[in-house]
Amino acid sequence: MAGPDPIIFHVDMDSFYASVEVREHPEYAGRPVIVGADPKGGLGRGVVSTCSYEARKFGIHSAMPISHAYQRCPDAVFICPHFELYEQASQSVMRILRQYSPVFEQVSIDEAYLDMSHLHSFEAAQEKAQEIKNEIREQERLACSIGIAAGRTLAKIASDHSKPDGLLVVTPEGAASFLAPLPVEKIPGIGKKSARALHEMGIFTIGQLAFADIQGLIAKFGRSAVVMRDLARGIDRTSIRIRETSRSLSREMTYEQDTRDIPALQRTLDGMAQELAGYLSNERMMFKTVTVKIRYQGFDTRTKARTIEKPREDFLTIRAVAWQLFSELYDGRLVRLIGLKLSGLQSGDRSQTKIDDFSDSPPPLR
Ligand code: TTP
Ligand code: MG
Repeated sequence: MAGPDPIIFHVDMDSFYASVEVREHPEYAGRPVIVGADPKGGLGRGVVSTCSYEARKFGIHSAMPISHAYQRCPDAVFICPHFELYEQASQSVMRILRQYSPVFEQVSIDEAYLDMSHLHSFEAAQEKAQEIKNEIREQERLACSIGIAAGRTLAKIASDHSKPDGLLVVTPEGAASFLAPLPVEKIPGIGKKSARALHEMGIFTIGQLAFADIQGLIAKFGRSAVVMRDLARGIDRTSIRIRETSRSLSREMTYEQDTRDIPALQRTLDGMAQELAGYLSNERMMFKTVTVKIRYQGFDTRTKARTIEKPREDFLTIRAVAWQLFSELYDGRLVRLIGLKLSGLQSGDRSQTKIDDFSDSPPPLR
């Protein structure tokens, strides 16, 4: 027999980088604030990292070219990112969240899941979530949104739906009717391609997905169709994955002019590797996976990742793997942007480092 429903919280900070900047500069409060590349009077070439909700009214959003953001709102406050500041704020928020449940999963710099099943009721959960929001506001002067549901995926949809400064409980009984009018794109994991395939089948809302022909869905999406349709019906069995390795750390850089200067591209990778290694060393963290991203002229973006056998933290390994990935990925076209990401992060207990971990050569690659 099934036990009581789990109670999962998804906590996501609102316009995170921008909110931290506003906290540091109260004079920006209420203004459109855009964190990202230097707009250079409309000629800048990077992208928007994020922006305040005031800026979103102008249609500005993450990953938009900064030049477009400038065209839409030249009077906004434009700020280049201060990653250390955001990391510090993130750590303080996560410290608060961890106090509420030992079953905790941080999934990015500004979001985490908590298993709060010990509260036993969704009413008690709602009160507790308000308490968490108050504590984050008082201690960190930052706003977040919290979604509560019996599964991880639904909790995420709920927090997203409640933004900004929201709190939304989706009970198992209310899940199907909450989801029904939402577009299928609101389901995490349904990207542009899957959405297009669903649209071609005449399925636009989650409610339509709930009653779609399962054989047709399986033919298109394989076995994941069953999970997808169950979710559309409000049945979500996804639970918290307690993984130390769920976080990632990344840097990227957009060139002023598209380039195919390989030594320059490698120097950029080196600089980013150095910065990430410095961060890992400060935080006593190690990584398992390195990803290199290349965006070519015309926004065609390619990535390649490699996971190493044992977690490492050093610059030389990051650089060696990054260079190797770069050489496998790069096809000679003009490069607009290059990025480096470390994932599978875990706390690095170096007391357990074995003698053979100290060799200078990079570790074997999988
Ligand atoms: P998100 O949580 O996706 O966005 P957000 O917190 O800015 O806004 P909201 O949650 O209220 O919709 O991402 C968290 C941070 O990650 C964001 O503040 C900046 C960074 N980020 C990027 O640098 N580039 C991106 O494309 C995205 C989506 C986020
Ligand atoms: Mg956020």
